[in-house]
Amino acid sequence: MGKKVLVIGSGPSGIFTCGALSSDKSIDVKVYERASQIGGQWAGLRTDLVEDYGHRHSSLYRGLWINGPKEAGIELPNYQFEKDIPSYFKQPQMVKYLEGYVDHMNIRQKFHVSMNVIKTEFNDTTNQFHVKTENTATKEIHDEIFDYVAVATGHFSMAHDPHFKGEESFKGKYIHAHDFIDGKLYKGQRVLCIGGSYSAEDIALQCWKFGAEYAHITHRSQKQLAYPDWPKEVLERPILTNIEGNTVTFKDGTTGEYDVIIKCTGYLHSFPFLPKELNLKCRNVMVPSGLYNQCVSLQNSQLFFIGMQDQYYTFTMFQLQGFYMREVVLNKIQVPDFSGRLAEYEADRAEGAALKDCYDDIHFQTRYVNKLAKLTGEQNVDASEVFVRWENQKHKSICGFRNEQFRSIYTGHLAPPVPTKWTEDMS
Ligand code: NA7
Repeated sequence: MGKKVLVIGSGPSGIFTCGALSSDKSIDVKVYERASQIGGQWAGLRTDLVEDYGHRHSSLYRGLWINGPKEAGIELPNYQFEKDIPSYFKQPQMVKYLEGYVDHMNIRQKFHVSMNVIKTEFNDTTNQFHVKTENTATKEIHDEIFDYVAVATGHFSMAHDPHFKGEESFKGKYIHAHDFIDGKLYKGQRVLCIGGSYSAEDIALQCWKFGAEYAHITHRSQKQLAYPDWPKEVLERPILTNIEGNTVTFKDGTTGEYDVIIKCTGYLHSFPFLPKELNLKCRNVMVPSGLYNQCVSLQNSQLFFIGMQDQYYTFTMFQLQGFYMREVVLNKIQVPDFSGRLAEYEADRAEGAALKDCYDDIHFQTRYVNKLAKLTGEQNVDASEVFVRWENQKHKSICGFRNEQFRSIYTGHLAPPVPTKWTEDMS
């Protein structure tokens, strides 16, 4: 009898893991999704989900464009975008792609929505997982047994929400990036974004584009930023040290006045359905903690975590991790015992610690996806040249990089130009 595999979550990591596992018909795959529709973050601005389960999963905001081209780790070799799709686009196009993949792979029947996994335990005697799930619509509880579990619940939905000195005294709107819904709401406002990464740069620019009086960014370290073409209303400042009323003081002693503060301080990995011994304590870093081959639990080789790393490659990496899992489930690849897993993880960590900049990160993750492709016999998805070009373009023009066109790494087809430039797109 085929192995029973549960995939938890139906965002991109769950969808592509399901597709990859299902490429072998002997594997019995089931995907549980707690929301009422599939798609995870990309399913959109579903504030209705707060009512579904008390927490809005998606961190998307209105008007969001993808921040890297589709040719960089998004487009899959086995399911390509239509020829008339530009390199950069917005959420509806992404949803179309995800839905299209599900139909193309004929896997829709494997997805079960409104199913919240509440408990996952491993039985050492039977070597199987006992999984408890609640149907959020009917409130019925289901108990099931699986041989393998893939955790594909993402890690950009639970806000990392640190406290900043004096924040209680702030007189304006104080939110986390997760609750940022629309740049248009901040027209005429004085905005401060805290953080030095993707959310800070994109949200500050989004506020600027829709008419904020100014949008400043305060950071303790820069992952990106320092762009030469910041609009004059967007300014990078040292990390804040104090908030008093509407006045924020920065480390260099300067101050600023703000109506809105948005904490763009990232997200937490959170797996409340896993017991302590199987849980993953991890940050948004290139080598996720506690995983062998960046996707297998050190504690249990039947438990996989998909897409837990800081990502350059996204959809292509998720699918390759799914292919890797397929090979393990089929016993075509043997995962080493605990000490073997630990030794390789430590080696990965040492390599990760030596990465100096985004270009090192890109090549590191490229080596990882190339390794997965080789191990599984699947098509290579090396997009390192695209990523390097993207980084260079972004560092040249943060306001203009989304106007660029890229060639498919599979067919060489050049994507058409965007119909409206990012700066001119006010929808
Ligand atoms: P990231 O990329 O995890 O970045 C979080 C940022 O927040 C990073 O610059 C952190 O600085 C900063 N941070 C976190 N805690 C603090 C405190 N206490 N004080 C000051 N600054 C802090 O999250 P994003 O939301 O920007 O991006 C997430 C994904 O969304 C990204 O991968 C894209 O795919 C889209 P640190 O580096 O820790 O010094």
